[in-house]
Amino acid sequence: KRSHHHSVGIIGAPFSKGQPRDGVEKGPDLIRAAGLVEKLKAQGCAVKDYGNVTFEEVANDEPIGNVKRPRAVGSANQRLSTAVHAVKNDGHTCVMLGGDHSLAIGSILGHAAAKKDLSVVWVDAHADINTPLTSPTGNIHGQPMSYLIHELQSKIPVLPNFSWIKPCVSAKDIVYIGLRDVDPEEHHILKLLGIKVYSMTEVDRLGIAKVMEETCDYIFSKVKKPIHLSYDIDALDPSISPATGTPVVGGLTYREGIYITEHICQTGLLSAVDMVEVNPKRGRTDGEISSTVNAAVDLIRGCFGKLREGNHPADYKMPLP
Ligand code: EXY
Ligand code: MN
Ligand code: MN
Ligand code: MN
Repeated sequence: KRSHHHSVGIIGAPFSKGQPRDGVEKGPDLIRAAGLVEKLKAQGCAVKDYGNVTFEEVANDEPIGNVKRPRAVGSANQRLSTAVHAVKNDGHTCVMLGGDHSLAIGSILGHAAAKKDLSVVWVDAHADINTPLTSPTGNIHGQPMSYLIHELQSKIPVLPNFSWIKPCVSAKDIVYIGLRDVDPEEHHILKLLGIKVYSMTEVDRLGIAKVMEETCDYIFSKVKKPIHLSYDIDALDPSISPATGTPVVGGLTYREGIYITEHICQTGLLSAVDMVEVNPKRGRTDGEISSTVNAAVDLIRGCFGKLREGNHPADYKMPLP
């Protein structure tokens, strides 16, 4: 496969209010401090860092039903969607560094505003498809997909600062990979909508190569839509990425995680990536934190052409004696 030139726009979203644990807002700056921009440039990417989105303080953000901090999450995602839309209009593949996974709402909506019809590949231990009414916790990071899927809209109640949100993806354009902690209500939704799921059971049965081949056959079966890859670091096994808010045993190996990015990259259709839920305060040692952050960096590098077989520039010339 020809190595081609990637133009990457990075947007940081230091936001944590889609879940209760602080520290996840440090994700963007930690991932940058691990050398993301320099490493992408070294592998031949053009990179523009748009910096971090700033979020407004929301006073009196009382729960609505059991949904926690709806106003802050709605407002943050509206700002993020505007920022992602701008990155896409500048012609880059957008990399959104979270922050918690509630940010997929703004990231996917901003992407969809620029590109219309998307397919979504959601790599996660969790399905994040609870509606506000099915959520066992009220944490919006367990709900983002429910706001985005056309087929679920009759099930979504009105929430403050959510009125700008209009669904933008069809159930048939979504593939999940890595699931292993799915609530009963979420499982019902996945089955009801016939959503394509490669849980860890399918990764075990088929192997990651077959999972990715089938994933691409599935999302490309009609028209080739731009891909939004939403990558939750908790999809990887906690032995690799322990510094995250909701770790679940039995996850993807480092190699399986990277394979997903290599395969999506070579489709040539990757249009936006989220890298979310890196939380240094959940790491018990510096080693746990650096292992998690470095995995996030390596996954992003895999999205933009880094191959484990090695790479070389198209115009490389051997040195002559
Ligand atoms: N399903 C649970 C809930 O809805 O609260 C746990 C969600 C965890 C979500 C993490 C980020 O992927
Ligand atoms: Mn998630
Ligand atoms: Mn998760
Ligand atoms: Mn393929």
